[in-house]
Amino acid sequence: RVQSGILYPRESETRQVKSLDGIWQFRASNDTVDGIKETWYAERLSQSGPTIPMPVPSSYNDITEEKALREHVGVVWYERTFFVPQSWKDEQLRVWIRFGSVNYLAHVWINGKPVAYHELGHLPFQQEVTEVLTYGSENRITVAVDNTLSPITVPQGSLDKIQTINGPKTVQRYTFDFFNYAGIHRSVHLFTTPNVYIDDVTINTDVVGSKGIVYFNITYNGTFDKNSVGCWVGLFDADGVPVASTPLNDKIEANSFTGYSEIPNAKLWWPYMMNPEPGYLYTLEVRLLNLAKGNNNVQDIYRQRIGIRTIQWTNSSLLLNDKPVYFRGFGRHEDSDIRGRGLDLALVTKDYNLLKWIGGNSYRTSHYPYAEEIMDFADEHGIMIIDECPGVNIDLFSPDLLQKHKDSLTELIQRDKNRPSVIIWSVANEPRTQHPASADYFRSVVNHVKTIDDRRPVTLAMIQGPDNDYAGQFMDILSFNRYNAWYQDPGKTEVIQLKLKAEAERWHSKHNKPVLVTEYGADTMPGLHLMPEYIWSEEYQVELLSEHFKAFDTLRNKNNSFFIGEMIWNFADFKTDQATTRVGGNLKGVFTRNRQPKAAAIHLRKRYLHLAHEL
Ligand code: GCB
Repeated sequence: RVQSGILYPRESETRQVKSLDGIWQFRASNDTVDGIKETWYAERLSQSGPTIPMPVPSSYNDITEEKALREHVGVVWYERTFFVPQSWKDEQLRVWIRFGSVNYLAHVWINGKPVAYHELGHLPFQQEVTEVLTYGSENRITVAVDNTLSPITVPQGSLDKIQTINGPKTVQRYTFDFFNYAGIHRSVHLFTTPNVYIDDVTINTDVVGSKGIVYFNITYNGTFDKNSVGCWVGLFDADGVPVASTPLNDKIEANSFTGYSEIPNAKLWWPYMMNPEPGYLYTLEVRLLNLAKGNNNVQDIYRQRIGIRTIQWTNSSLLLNDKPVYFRGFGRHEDSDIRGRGLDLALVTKDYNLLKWIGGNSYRTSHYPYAEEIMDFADEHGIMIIDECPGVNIDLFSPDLLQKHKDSLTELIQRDKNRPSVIIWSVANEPRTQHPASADYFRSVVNHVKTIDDRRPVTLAMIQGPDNDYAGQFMDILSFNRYNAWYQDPGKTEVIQLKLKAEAERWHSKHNKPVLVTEYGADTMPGLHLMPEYIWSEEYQVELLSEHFKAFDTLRNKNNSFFIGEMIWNFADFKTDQATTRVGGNLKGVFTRNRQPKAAAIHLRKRYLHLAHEL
C-alpha cells in the first residue's frame, strides 16, 4: 500500500497541474444507509438524495448550523465535475489525482470507477487515472470520507452508544485534546506527467569546510527502453544562477540514478535569527532524458528546493552545521474558525508572520503532519520543525496498530525527507508508556524510522515521568510535556522552578540524552484580568511563563547543559471536543484563535527576542 514517490505536484515544461479545489456537492450519510453498497458513486450524488455545497479544502464540521453535521460519525460524500482537455490524450500524457489530506479514510471514484483508497489523515496520496478519464469532455469525481476512529486507527478512538429519547445514538470517543475535524482538508490536484517520468527525488546533504555536498537518488518509472534513459541534475542558487550540474549515467539498479554535486562556498540552511540569511534554499532541477533521441532530449523535468545543512546530536546537544541549537518554539495546531483543519493560505501566512514577530525559531507539528504548503514556509524562513506523525495518546498497543503506526511514519518520511526544516522526527505524542507493552512497541517504531532515515534524531513527546516510562530509552532526544501549576498544583506557580528542573535533570541522568520541554502552559480566557494572579486570567499565564523561564534559564546556563529548548503549549487557541474543562476549546494559546495577542504573547516575545540575540 505504500506508494512510491509522492512529490508535490509542480508545473514544469513537461508537467501540468489543475486544481480541483472549490465548491463540491456534499451529503452526510447516516447509520442506516450504506452509500457504497447502494453505489451512490455510480451517478450524480444528487440522484441518490439531496446535496449541499461544501468548500474544498475545509473541514465540513463547522460549515453549517447543524449540530448533527458537526458531530457526525461515519461516512460523508463529496462530488464535483471537471473537464480534461483532449490534448492530454493526444500528447499521451499520464494523468494523476492527488489529495493533500483527507481525514480519516477515503474512497475515490472517477466516472463511477474506483481509483483510490487511503487510510490515515494528514498525509497525501495519489493515483494514476489516465485510463478512467474521458478526454475533451466532462468527468465526475466522487469521494466517500469516513472519520471513524477505532483502537487500530492512527490516532486511536472508540465508538460508544448513548441513549436518547429516539433510541441509541453512536458517538465517537477519543482521549486526544483537539476536535476530530474531518473532510477533504487539503488541496486536490490533477496533474500530468510524461509517459516516462521522474517518480521520486531523495536528497541528502553534507558540509566539508566551505563546500556543500548534495547527494541525490532519482527514481523513474515508465515503459521505454531502460538503456536509453538518462538523467541530468543541475543546482541553482536562490537567484537562479547555476552552481553545479552533473550528467548521471550510473544506473546502480533498475529505474534509479544516484550521484552527487559539490558546491564551493555553499550558503548553508540556517534557522531564523541564527544567520543574516536564514532558510537559504537552492533549486535542484532534475531532467530525465531519452538518449535514444539524443543527449539532450528531455522527457521530464521536476524542480525541488533544497537546503544544505548537517544535523548531529550528542548526549547533551543538537547541532546544526556544527553549532548547538536552542529551540524557542511552540506546540501548534492546524485550526481556525469555520474552516477547522482546512488549509487556508491567509492563515498560514499570518501564522508565519506572527512566529517571526514573536522571535520563535521552531515548532512541533503537534499532533499530526501539517500541510505541505505550511512546511514550504518553514523551509523558506528557517523555522526548525519537529515533524510528528498522527500517533497521539496511544493506549492499546497491538500488532495491527503498530503496523499502521509504522505506515504513518513511512508516509510522513517519504513526504518530508527532503525538507531542510525537518530537524527531528516525533514518533508519537503522550502514549501511555507506563505500560510495559510500550517498550517493544516503541523499539520497533524507532527501528523502523532508522531504517528509512538515520540522519535525523527521533523523539517522542512524553507525558509519563522518567521513572514511570518504558519508551524514553529508545529516543535520541527526550521531550516531555508537563503542566506544573496547571493540571498539577493549579494556582501554585511557586512549585514550577523546583519541579521542572528536577524532572529535566532526572530524564537526563536516567538516559544521558539531550532534554527538551515540548509542552507547558495555562488556559487563559482573553480579557480576564485577576490580580493577584489567578488561574484562567491573563496575569496567571504571564506568571506561569515567568516561573518556567527561570527554570529554563537555570537548566540552560549550567555547565555542560543538556537542555536544548522550550516549546510553549500553544501558539493559538484551538477547538477541542466538548468537555467541562474547555471553554469553546483549549485556551492555552498565547494568541487567540483569531490570532490576536494575549498578554503572554508580549511577554514571550521579550524572552524569545532576548534569547535570539544572546545565543
Ligand atoms: C497535552 C496534550 C495536548 C493538550 C494539552 C492540554 O499534554 O499533548 O494535546 O492539548 O496537554 O492543554 O491539555
